[in-house]
Amino acid sequence: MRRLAGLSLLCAVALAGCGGLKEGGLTPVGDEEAIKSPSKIQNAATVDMDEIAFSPGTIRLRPGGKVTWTNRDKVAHTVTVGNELYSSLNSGELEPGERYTRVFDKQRKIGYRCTIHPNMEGTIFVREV
Ligand SMILES: [Cu+2]
Repeated sequence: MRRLAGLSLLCAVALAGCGGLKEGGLTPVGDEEAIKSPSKIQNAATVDMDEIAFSPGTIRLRPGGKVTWTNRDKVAHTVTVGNELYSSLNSGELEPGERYTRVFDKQRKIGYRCTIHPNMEGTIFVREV
């Protein structure tokens, strides 16, 4: 799933870069947006924790939107924010198969990570548009 998503993003970048699909000098609408916003703004999003990574790593959420993390890995992970404003966001250790859900009300960029694996990071953008 993650490999597929990465591959289609690569394709989008490659196509926009070489302009191979441009016709009559027109850039197909949507290509640029696809590169700028790899995922659309959602009311609810799911993030898998797998192979020591959050997938997808970036989520775009409407205010009031909900994110559910599911640990599909073989080891425990946490969802812990590194930002004081959201210091209450801390799942504690999620064992394989466990889930954690949070609602985000304010427009903000939230960076979070797993406290067990320092390189395991994710970002949530909460905004109207
Ligand atoms: Cu982890």
